[in-house]
Amino acid sequence: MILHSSGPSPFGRKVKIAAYHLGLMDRITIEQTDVNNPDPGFYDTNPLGKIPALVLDDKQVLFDSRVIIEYLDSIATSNRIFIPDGPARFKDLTLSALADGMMDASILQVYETRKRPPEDRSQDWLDFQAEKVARSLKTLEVDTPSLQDGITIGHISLACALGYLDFRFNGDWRADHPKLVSWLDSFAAHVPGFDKTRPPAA
Ligand SMILES: N[C@@H](CCC(=O)N[C@@H](CS)C(=O)NCC(=O)O)C(=O)O
Repeated sequence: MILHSSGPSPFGRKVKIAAYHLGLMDRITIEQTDVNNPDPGFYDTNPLGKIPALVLDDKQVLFDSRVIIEYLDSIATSNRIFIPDGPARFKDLTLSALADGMMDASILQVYETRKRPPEDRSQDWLDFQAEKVARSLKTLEVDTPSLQDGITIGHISLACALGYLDFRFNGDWRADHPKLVSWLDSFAAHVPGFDKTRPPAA
């Protein structure tokens, strides 16, 4: 399988951590893909121009990260990361959605400064996105997930969201969220794929 991704991509990191955890990384070749300047053929792979995208051995393409990870989970034989049913399943999927939303809001802030000339940037828009992240961190600091019953898709997504805040926003979130800081340390200790997928120095 070929995974279009890049070192800095938090959604790509989510897929890679899941693949390591599920014991599938040795079946995946990473194709470094720069979404700002992709090979022209990449738009045939994903018309949205987004990574991650996974090309299966029969050439079928899967995106986005949620779909790819659900596929990987379905072919894995151990360490499954989707809770099969019950209230815990939907709690965890909602945690995953919250973390994905934090990454979306963070990426939009990065793109606002990267894609627009300074005179066209909107501080209101940047604040609007930053507040989504701040509210989510506040909620998660109060209701911090437990890692005791095994690693889930929600945990992997949250670790990637926090890792992206470290990478692009100087880890400023850490000062006011000590429970989340120790949660992330504990996640990293339990999940070797987290260290293996650290983004390159910014
Ligand atoms: N919902 C998507 C989000 C993917 C995403 O936003 N990827 C970023 C890189 S981390 C990207 O490809 N951005 C390029 C663009 O928005 O055109 C997923 O879960 O895979």
